[in-house]
Amino acid sequence: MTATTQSPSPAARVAAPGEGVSLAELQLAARNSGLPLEALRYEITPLGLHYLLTHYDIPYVDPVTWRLTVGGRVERPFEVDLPALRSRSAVTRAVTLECAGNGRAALEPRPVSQPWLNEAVGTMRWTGTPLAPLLEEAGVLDGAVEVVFTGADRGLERGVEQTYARSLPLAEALREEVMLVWAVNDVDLPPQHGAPVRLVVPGWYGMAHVKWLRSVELVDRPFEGYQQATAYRIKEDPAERGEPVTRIRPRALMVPPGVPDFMSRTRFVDAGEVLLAGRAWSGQGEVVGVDVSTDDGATWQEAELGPAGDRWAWRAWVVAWDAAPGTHHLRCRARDASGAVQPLQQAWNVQGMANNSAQRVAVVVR
Ligand SMILES: Nc1nc2c(c(=O)[nH]1)N[C@H]1C(S)=C(S)[C@@H](COP(=O)(O)O)O[C@H]1N2
Ligand SMILES: [Mo]
Repeated sequence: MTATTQSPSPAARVAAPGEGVSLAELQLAARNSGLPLEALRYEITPLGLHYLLTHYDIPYVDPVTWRLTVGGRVERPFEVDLPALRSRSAVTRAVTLECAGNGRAALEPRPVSQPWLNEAVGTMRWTGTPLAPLLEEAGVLDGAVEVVFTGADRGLERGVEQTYARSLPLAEALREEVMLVWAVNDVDLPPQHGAPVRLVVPGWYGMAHVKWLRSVELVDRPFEGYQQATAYRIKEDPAERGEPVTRIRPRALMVPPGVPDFMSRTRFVDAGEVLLAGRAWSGQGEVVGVDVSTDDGATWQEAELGPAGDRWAWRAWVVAWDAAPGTHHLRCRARDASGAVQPLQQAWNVQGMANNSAQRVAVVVR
């Protein structure tokens, strides 16, 4: 059986003990590339090194005929074309995006889906216009509780045909930093990141940042679309409804030290002082500390944080390590202002969502 002839799977599945990643998962992984972790060196991720996650196909959207509709429970529904949207007041913000499935592939048992290790993250400079004034111009009617954002991409998921759509509670949608974006890192939004216009919801996991945006609709009851009510839920039993995935939990990652072995990617480092550096972020509260262990979590040292930049962007950290010959397991973990700290052991859920257990990096010191 090849990946391409598999029939749609009716339900989320976890891999059997020892079951490897399948061709179907490889097919997803080859499309949905991750950030090469050495690119954590860049404060702003160069376009092309940022991770990608697209459920179905990248749709072809003609920017000339593209329109955004704003409607539903509003006084004055309207349409806007690209030149009109781009002529509105613009803001640029560095924002860290992370896929809610980041870390999934290391879970046991492994939820069968896009097999991310730790690399589904990036920070780019997104340019667009705040959403709130558009909603105010439309005139939100009493009784509106959520805003539904629908993209242009269609596909089937576990047998359910759909257009990608996600909602936000009205109060979240009205936050000043939520924006409709047409440029990234000073160039027009490329197709893979949602051209011509996408939503950016700073602080939320990636699924909320709807690409190829077509419509914004105010609704008077909670949205029950597939990506809201079925996917992106934290549950231990597939039969549960589960809790929705929302804000990004704290995470720190390190630039892999030294040089890698080609196949295993085990790191090789020369003995002596090694500067360990990385980035840390959280959508729940500002990062207040990063702790690093060079003895697999037995002892911890506080890293020095770089300057605080944009609130919704990751923060640099660095710590010196006197590396002695032998094999070592390095770990790092972030703490945020909400009091959350990354767990050392993973808490498991069926879809492998929001698992932010501390990174572990094997290093051979010579
Ligand atoms: N229309 C649409 N928007 C989407 C998706 C999608 O498949 N279709 N994937 C979401 C998910 S799960 C993530 S993690 C982010 C990834 O954004 P990026 O590919 O620009 O990094 O886009 C989100 N927006
Ligand atoms: Mo995602």
